[in-house]
Amino acid sequence: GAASSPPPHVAVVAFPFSSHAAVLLAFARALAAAAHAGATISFLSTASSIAHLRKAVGGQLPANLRFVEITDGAAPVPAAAAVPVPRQMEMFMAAAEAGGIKAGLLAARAAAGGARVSCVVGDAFVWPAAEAAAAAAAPWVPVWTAASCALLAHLRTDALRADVGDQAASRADELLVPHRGLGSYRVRDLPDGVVSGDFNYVISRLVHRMAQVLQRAAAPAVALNAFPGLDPPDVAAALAELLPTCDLLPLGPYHLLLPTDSSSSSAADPDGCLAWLDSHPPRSVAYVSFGTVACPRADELRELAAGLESSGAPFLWSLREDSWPLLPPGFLDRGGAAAGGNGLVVPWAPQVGVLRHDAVGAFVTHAGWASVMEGVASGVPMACRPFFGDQRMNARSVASVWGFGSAFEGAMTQVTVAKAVGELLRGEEGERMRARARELQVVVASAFAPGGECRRNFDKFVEIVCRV
Ligand code: U2F
Repeated sequence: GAASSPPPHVAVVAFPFSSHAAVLLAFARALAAAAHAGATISFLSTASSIAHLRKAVGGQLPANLRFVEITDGAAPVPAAAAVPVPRQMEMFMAAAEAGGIKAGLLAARAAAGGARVSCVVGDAFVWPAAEAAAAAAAPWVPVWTAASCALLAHLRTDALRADVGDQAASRADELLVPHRGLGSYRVRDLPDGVVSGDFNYVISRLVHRMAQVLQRAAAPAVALNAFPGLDPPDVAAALAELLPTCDLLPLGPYHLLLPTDSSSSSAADPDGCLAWLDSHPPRSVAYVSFGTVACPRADELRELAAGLESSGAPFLWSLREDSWPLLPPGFLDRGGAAAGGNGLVVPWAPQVGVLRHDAVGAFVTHAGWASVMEGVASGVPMACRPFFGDQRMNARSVASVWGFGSAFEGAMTQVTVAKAVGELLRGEEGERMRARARELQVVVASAFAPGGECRRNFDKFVEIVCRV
């Protein structure tokens, strides 16, 4: 802009559930660090999400980033009446559509002393931000947090439904060859709600609507949480065909946009995971986590526990505390680090730092996208146990497209866990996966080195969203 134009005011709209808001906050912090002096970043999320994020990041927010509250759409409820998360999501999205984001942009403007919002960046899930941005005469620049092939599946939902119809079950193993970019995936790998599952579930409806809005919105750019060289070229080509006017910018894993010291080593580690890892030889430990939502049933948890013990490998297991009573009798005492055992079970681990640690050689994961990317960035091969949403598709990518891991067919058992972990750590077949993981780790590192492709794409992204 001209010398007289006001500095940029970028609103960043979060989807305030699961790990989405934390990923977007990391993204916004990177934006705040890269934007030119004088730019303001307003981070819009619900009150409870903001409280959670504040606690997680501690005191260290950049001076040019401020939190702005948006409505969660909830009527005041008695404290005892816990609202199920899908219902919370429905209320949030309904309120967002009914003017919640517009009100948030006005609040952001007021909090910034009247400086108009010049660009709306946001988690692509929150599609009502497109209209709110248009009303504010600002561009909408979505940030996609999951895999590029999942975005492609959502953009192609109508065509996929027309093709598969009600035959999702009988054609489960069929490859999606007629659908450009999806030819390596089977019908059964598609995210829930595309051709199977509950089309009316809040996330199914949300991503379907998002895909429609995205194709109409004329967004100048979309950030993709991937790095060039990860997906086969036809994925990017198919996306470009569907979003022809939009700059598709692979610039992930997003957690690498922040300097290392602020993304990993500062993460709280009250249970001493990193110190525990220090006492183990390189690439000897299996790290186990299923993210922030998924939770195996009691019988599967017991199989997993038994499988970890019989693998003989030391393991670090991040498991929410409400599941601890479901573990086999004596497991925590036998495995507890304090008891000198082979394992450490913690309610939460500083995962990025854990995966970066030399001692970790295998990752048992639900294949949530952030987890997959954190594993790849550290060269850790993985065994995937997908539960819902996009996780089957991610697991398929890991095992069959990229080849740096394996996928469980259905629920884990003692035998399949012991086998998968042993293979990843020291098996012959596993050597191919370990090599592939190391290879991609190098690709990620060079994409994020100064002048690397992800760095350049992020610079471009910053340039686009800071135009006034
Ligand atoms: C939803 O993802 P989840 O939250 O279930 O899973 P991830 O995308 O893998 O994100 C989990 C994040 O939480 C962190 C971890 C990841 O950044 O490092 N974490 C941690 O720090 N410590 C722990 O002990 C456990 C986790 C959804 F369920 C997925 O299917 C989607 O792919 C994803 C993206 O849209 O959102």
